[in-house]
Amino acid sequence: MKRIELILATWGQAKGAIAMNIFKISFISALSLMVSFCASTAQANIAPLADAGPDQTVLENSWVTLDGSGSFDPDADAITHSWTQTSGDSITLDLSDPIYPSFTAALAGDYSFELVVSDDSLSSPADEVRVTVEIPEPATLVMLTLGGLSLIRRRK
Ligand SMILES: [Ca+2]
Ligand SMILES: [Ca+2]
Repeated sequence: MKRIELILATWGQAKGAIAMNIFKISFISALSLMVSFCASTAQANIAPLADAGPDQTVLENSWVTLDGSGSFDPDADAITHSWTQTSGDSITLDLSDPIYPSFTAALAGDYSFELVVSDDSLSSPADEVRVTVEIPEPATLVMLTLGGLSLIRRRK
């Protein structure tokens, strides 16, 4: 019997994109056929992208919240956030919400952190965020003190 071959294409959704799968059907005999997979246009997994949020300048002793909410995966996979401090005095981040970690800026100085996000199998390149912690301006303190004095005088 002469061998007959048919090409069959199917369409379906994969990772949010339309994928086409191509099969070859070979009729080997009147009673048996063989289906072989040839090709697929299904997209491979794409790595997510990290966004560690805007750089911040804060006053000493303030509560700082980092913002990793701009991170995303191009094919809409769920992602996990992982933060690492890369410079500055050692800080313990409160990671109870890993998208928005926070800490108290107890010491003035420059701090930087890196965010890496991962889907099931791929990790993003790291994105950096810098936090500058400043000591309050002495001028502000003097004005506050003077303001307090004038309040006391007015009360007399
Ligand atoms: Ca992905
Ligand atoms: Ca950044």
